[in-house]
Amino acid sequence: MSKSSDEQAPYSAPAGGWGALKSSAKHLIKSENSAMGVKALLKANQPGGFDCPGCAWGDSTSAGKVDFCENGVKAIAWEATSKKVDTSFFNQFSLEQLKMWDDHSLEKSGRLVEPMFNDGKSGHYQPISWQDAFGVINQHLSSLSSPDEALFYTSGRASNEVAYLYQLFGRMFGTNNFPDCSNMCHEASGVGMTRSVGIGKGTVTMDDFGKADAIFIFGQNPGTNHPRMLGTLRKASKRGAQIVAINTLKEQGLKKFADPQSPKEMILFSSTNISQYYFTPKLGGDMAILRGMGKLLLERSETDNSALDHEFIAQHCSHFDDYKQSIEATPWQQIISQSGLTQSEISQMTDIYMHSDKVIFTWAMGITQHQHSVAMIQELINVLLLRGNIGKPGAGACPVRGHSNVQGNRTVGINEHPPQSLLDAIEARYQFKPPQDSGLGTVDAIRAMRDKKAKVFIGLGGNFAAATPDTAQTYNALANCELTVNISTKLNRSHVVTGKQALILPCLGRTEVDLQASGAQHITVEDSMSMVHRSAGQNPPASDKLKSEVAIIAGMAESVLGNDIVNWSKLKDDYALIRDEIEAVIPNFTDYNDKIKLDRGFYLQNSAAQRVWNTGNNKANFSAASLPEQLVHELAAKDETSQTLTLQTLRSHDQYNTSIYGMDDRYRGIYNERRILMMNRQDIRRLGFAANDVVTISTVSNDDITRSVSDFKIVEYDIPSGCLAAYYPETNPLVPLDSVAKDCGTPTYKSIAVKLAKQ
Ligand SMILES: Nc1nc2c(c(=O)[nH]1)N[C@H]1C(S)=C(S)[C@@H](COP(=O)(O)OP(=O)(O)OC[C@H]3O[C@@H](n4cnc5c(=O)[nH]c(N)nc54)[C@H](O)[C@@H]3O)O[C@H]1N2
Ligand SMILES: Nc1nc2c(c(=O)[nH]1)N[C@H]1C(S)=C(S)[C@@H](COP(=O)(O)OP(=O)(O)OC[C@H]3O[C@@H](n4cnc5c(=O)[nH]c(N)nc54)[C@H](O)[C@@H]3O)O[C@H]1N2
Ligand SMILES: [Mo]
Repeated sequence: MSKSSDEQAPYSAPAGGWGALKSSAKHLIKSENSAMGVKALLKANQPGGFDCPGCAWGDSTSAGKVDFCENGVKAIAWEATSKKVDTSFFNQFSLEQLKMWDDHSLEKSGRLVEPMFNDGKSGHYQPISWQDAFGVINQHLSSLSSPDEALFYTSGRASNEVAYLYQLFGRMFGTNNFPDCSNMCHEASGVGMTRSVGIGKGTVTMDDFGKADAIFIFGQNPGTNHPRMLGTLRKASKRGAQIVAINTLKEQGLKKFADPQSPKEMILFSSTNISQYYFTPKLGGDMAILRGMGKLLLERSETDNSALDHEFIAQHCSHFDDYKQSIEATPWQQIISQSGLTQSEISQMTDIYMHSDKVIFTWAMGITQHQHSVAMIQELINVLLLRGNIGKPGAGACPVRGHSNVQGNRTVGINEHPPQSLLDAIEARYQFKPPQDSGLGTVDAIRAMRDKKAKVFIGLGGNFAAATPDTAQTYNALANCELTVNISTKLNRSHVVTGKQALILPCLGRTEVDLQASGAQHITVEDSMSMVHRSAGQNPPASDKLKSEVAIIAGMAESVLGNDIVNWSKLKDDYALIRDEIEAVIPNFTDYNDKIKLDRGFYLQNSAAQRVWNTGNNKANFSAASLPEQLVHELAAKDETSQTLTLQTLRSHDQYNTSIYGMDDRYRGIYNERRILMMNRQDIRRLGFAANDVVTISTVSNDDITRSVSDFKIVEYDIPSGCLAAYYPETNPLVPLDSVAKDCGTPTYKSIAVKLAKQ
């Protein structure tokens, strides 16, 4: 490592703006297919076009406006590349060689263009026909001693149509083993919100953002991960809504934003200040903040009747007294030490909240990837309930999803804990009894492979090997499998860390034309605001050997189960028929095929938004969990000699999850390097390091497994003391498999106890 310290310099320009345009152009050119990229871009998130694979933010409701962002451009350019990973590539590089490549180099090699088979003997992938590939899968699945030895993983880019077929195939085969990326992402939001308000999805629509008086953004970096959200926030900010950011890091995109779609801001080099208020808690401290806000609201309600919405609480809520007791039982000293904020900062937040009639809380991974994430989300809901901020225009809860159709995947049945109503509806429609027991989620799937209880892994998209925790254990677990199969667009870690045999099944991407027997097909997706809409690719496929995801799953299912109960082959020929199946089995899809003819699609009903509480007691429930006894950063604050710090793992501006587009993180002022460790100046001094020192990071845990990663360079950064930040997936080896959020099993990617040693 010979990096100079110049590579980190503060970024003071607004997010978006000319920097974003320049970077977009660079990525289009690098894709070596810029004409195709530009043509595709104009169709992104437009009626008749395709849904941008970048993120799950809702589409603009203004007709005819271009609706994409810098990172959408990168996602599209990444898919539209003219480079190909074909037979000659695999002849040239053995699996052993490819294992040595980093994630960026693997994906950069280009699009996967033909089915490939690693027979476990030759050390190379070799071409295989589609029919033979399905035959290999059939042979392995048929030789299992129980269907529960198979795992059906889904990444959230899969369409409603393919996800529905996939879960039907898995359940007919006989298992509910549907681990998915959601298990690592917004699972806590689903579990927490279902308990509190009876639905695991956000309760707001795009219109609500136009009406809110205040928007609180917890643990989310929209400038990088949901750039189109900045346009929405900018509009809100301009009309006078209060924007409050709560983030451990001072993210540039939350501070200032120049909208590339606003000619005035671009020409004048001006920008909109996004957040008028910015609070920087310590990692995992948000539950304490919310407890503090609740405490102040209850106190104020003693003299000010308007502090709480008494009518809403009386009419709609239950367990208020328990919540009150939990508030009384929590001392300020604990709230302050755990949140890392002062009482006056929490009081300022409470003032803004209390003096706004309609408030939206949004959140993402900074909230969902901690040990106490479910309780934290229920605490977010508690504070919303106190002032009736659910189910009224301009107010509500908005977990901002990650993958562009992760929400839709759940809606159509990708769920290892299927609701009984889904199983019953499947049974009624197809006359077979689906398995009734819960299946395995992501972490349990790794355990099952480790213990040789699962033997066949099938991945519908994604990059299981790299996205999951405890990399060394996960690699060993995958290697135990008899067969691993990945349905993918680009080469990644999961194609080289494999079971004894492995298949790569290359598929069409979102941007490509999908031609089937009945003509060109479109698919449908659901965004974070429960809008379901159509997506149709425009570009010619990267190769004529590619199949659509639907055709691949249908082909697999036909080969394993035949066409008797479900006519997979017919469904594959015309996706409208799959939508008829969805309509017959999944609630709220009446007239599905007609409704998606509307330009912006249709809204799936949301019970909580209607103030209907499907919680068992028909009430919105306050929760009364205790704060965690002690967070790791508190330990360091109490004990001057403690060497233990808390690490969060997060995304740079140049990556899409495990797809690494480039080495820069422009808004954080970090260039040309990913193995960096953001660290507070006082911690650097206290622990005897200096900026630019190269360190090994090791996990502190009470099992006897050593987990460490090396060659990380310390960067002095504006981050609360006791807290560190570094990029994912390079740091995934540090996350213990058993370190998961209570009640939902999400790996604690945002709070890992670590120690550092100079190399
Ligand atoms: N370009 C691009 N877009 C993406 C993705 C991508 O990788 N690249 N990924 C997609 C996916 S799958 C997802 S899930 C989303 C992820 O979107 P984000 O959740 O924005 O992603 P992260 O990079 O994990 O950022 C977490 C943010 O939370 C903050 N944070 C961490 N811990 C805490 C905490 O304890 N409290 C508070 N208040 N803040 C905290 C971090 O400083 C950081 O700003 O983005 C989606 N969109
Ligand atoms: N340490 C740490 N780990 C994390 C996280 C974190 O914040 N920190 N975040 C977690 C989160 S929120 C998530 S969602 C997971 C993400 O986990 P995954 O969804 O499993 O991973 P991705 O990196 O999004 O998958 C990228 C791959 O998807 C394939 N792909 C791209 N487009 C398509 C397509 O259209 N069809 C198909 N079939 N394949 C396609 C490409 O081959 C590409 O290599 O990672 C989790 N892991
Ligand atoms: Mo995610």
